[in-house]
Amino acid sequence: MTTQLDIAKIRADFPILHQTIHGKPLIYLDNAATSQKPKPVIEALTQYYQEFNANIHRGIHHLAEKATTAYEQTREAVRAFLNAPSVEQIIFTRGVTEAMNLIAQTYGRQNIQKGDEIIISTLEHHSNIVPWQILCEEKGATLKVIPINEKGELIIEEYQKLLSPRTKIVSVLHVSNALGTINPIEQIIDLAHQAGAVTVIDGAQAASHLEIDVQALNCDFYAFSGHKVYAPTGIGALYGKKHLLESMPPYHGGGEMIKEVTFEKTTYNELPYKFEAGTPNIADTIALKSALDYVRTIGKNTIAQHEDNLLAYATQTLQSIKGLRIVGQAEKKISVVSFILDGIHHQDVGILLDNEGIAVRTGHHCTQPLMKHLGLLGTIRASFAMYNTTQEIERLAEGIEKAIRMLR
Ligand code: C6P
Repeated sequence: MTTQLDIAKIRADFPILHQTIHGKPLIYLDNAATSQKPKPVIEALTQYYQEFNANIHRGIHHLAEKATTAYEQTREAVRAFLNAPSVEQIIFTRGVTEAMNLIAQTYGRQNIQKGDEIIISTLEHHSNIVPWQILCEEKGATLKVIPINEKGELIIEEYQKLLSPRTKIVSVLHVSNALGTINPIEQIIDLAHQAGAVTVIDGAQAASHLEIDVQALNCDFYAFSGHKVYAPTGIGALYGKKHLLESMPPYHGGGEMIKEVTFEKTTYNELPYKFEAGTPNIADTIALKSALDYVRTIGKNTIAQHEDNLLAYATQTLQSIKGLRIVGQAEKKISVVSFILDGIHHQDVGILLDNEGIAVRTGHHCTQPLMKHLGLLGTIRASFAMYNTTQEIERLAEGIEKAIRMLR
């Protein structure tokens, strides 16, 4: 059972939306790049700096204790958000990019050997390609790529053919940022485990749209970026199975990640601190809890229902524009519509839409291999969040029609 979103109330919570750009009301449709921040998140930042700015885990004074408590409360909020078994399994990172590099440089360097194989997919964002390429180059391992069909869905039969005793890691995104495809990750994880491989899931685009339950998924690692879930930039989290995190060497060396340091030898701190060297991003971490609380209060299912309606309306509206082709027609999608216009460069459309106050992303969306596979230089991408409306989609369609008239 889902309830209706009170869209006016939600929009009132996002101050940035109430402005004009080039004399037109802002229509923000670049949520897959980063979402806007509600008042409770902005207020959490101000409150921390105005009332209890202090370093954490170090001081015994009042402010330090207050900051430490708030910081660790976010860890519990992330644990609940992912339904992880314990807070020790939640490592704060800057986002998915850092999480992927952490796994590649710790678990990967420790476990990957010459001749081993790592499987990713055609849909991957660069942050789930490059860290593995660096590792493969160093270790003499091979990267294998799951192909996609013409709708932009992974071909599971081909994935099954790639799996072998040589497969050591399967790292795929939960949801595609460029096409919106929702991958059947339960099945992907299951098949990887049957082959004896460890699974890494890039949840960058899933976290704000889908319920995540890492225990039900049974994935080995799951990462997300806070800034796509209405939190500030610079904070995200990595979940990992405890025995894996325990067996992994640290990523960065420095303060807080140690138990004892002598010039001869260092012993490392326990989880999760072993992976969190140095003074962390305290303010943004504290504000991440406010963002997750905000999403929880409204309800992921309610948000998803609204976004699904927007996706259906946008697909129908844009499809009726002559010369427009939607790229990525998967059966299961989140609220992302990528498209191209016959004979018109995507960047020109982006500039003209900006003149109308409409923010979309144009280009390769950090998925150059996918674009190459599709034979495209890039697409125009409109991505919707809980505060978007059908009226905004109508404005987008009008903006596109206008761009076509001007550019043809
Ligand atoms: N995608 C987009 O416009 P970071 O930058 O670490 O927060 O997230 C990286 C990342 C990883 N995986 C996927 C599927 C992503 O979509 C992103 C970020 C943004 O599509 C910025 S490139």
